[in-house]
Amino acid sequence: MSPITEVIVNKKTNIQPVWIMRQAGRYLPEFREIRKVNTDFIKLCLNEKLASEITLQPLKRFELDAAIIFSDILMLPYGLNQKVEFKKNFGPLLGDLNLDEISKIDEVDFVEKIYPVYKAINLVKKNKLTNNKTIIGFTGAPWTLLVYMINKQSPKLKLKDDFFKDEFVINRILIILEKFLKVHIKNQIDNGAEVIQIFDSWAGLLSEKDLPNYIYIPTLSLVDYVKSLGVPVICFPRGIKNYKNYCEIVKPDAICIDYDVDPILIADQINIPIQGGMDPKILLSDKETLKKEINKYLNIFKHHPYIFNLGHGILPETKIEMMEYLVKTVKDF
Ligand code: 1CP
Repeated sequence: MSPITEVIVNKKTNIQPVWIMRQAGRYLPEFREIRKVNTDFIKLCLNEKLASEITLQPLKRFELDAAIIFSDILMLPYGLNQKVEFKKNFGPLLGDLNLDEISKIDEVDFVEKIYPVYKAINLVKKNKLTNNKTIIGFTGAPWTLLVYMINKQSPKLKLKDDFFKDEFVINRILIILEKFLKVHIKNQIDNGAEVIQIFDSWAGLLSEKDLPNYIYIPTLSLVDYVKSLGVPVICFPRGIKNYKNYCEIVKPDAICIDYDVDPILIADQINIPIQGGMDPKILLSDKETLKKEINKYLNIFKHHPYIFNLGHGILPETKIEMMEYLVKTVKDF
């Protein structure tokens, strides 16, 4: 069993595996090289050879315990025929949402449209660099995908005032998302994903009263589905106020925490395996500060099944040297 599965499934506390959210990405010069000549990001995600190569890039440099497949949560609306583009210095830009169009799509069309994503997982699985590593597949949570599909761009700090104005449309989309997220998860697992992480990057935009409808109920359905396939599931409800409630209701196999939460409180309140927490900005400081902060997290979770990771994705301006030092510090602990 790979170290990450040991921690999640067997609740091992004597090992601290490490992987980093967005480890395959913009802070790597070899990624930027590929990206420079592949200006269409969606096309890049649909190039199975390059997508698998990018997935493996961080594993060639650092002693990481997981490969997270190079893809994007927005491949889902793309697979549903909503237009998705990534604009330089702006981020994702989605086309108008046509409910009739989306309702017509069947499973075969969807899988066909994003098939190379699954083939890339298969290539990663076959590569010897991933021996004894965990291959992590992922999806966006229904709520976070709904945010992008309706807002059509990053919500940054807040939702538009009229976000919830058309409840019928929102409920229809949630039903469609539930169906196709399950298809997407199943195909990733069939092609070699050994753990699924569900990214709810915009969970923090909702107020308490809206959590059951938009987060708890739809995410629980996905979590139950992943479990029914015999695969562990990690949830990352970034920005949520009450992680304890979330864990008790959604019941993921492991919880990934963001950098705004107090790790001491979390270690005290939560029994399931924990992942992440450290602020990615620490990697922009110096080695001494970095080491201190890493050791802080490792000490707090010393008697807890814990996977080292950050509290959000690694920043593009991070120096390779700092990432190297991070992995070494975790391994030496
Ligand atoms: O190593 C990896 O993690 C690579 C695979 C990966 C993953 C897991 C990418 C590649 N994206 C994601 C998840 C993802 N995508 C999330 C959830 C995690 C998070 O909160 O960071 C989200 C919200 C997205 C949407 C998205 N895609 C954004 C964020 C926009 C916003 O609202 O602020 C961006 C910038 C992208 C593009 C993207 N996806 C991945 C990369 C390497 C890039 C950058 C592409 C580039 O400009 O070169």
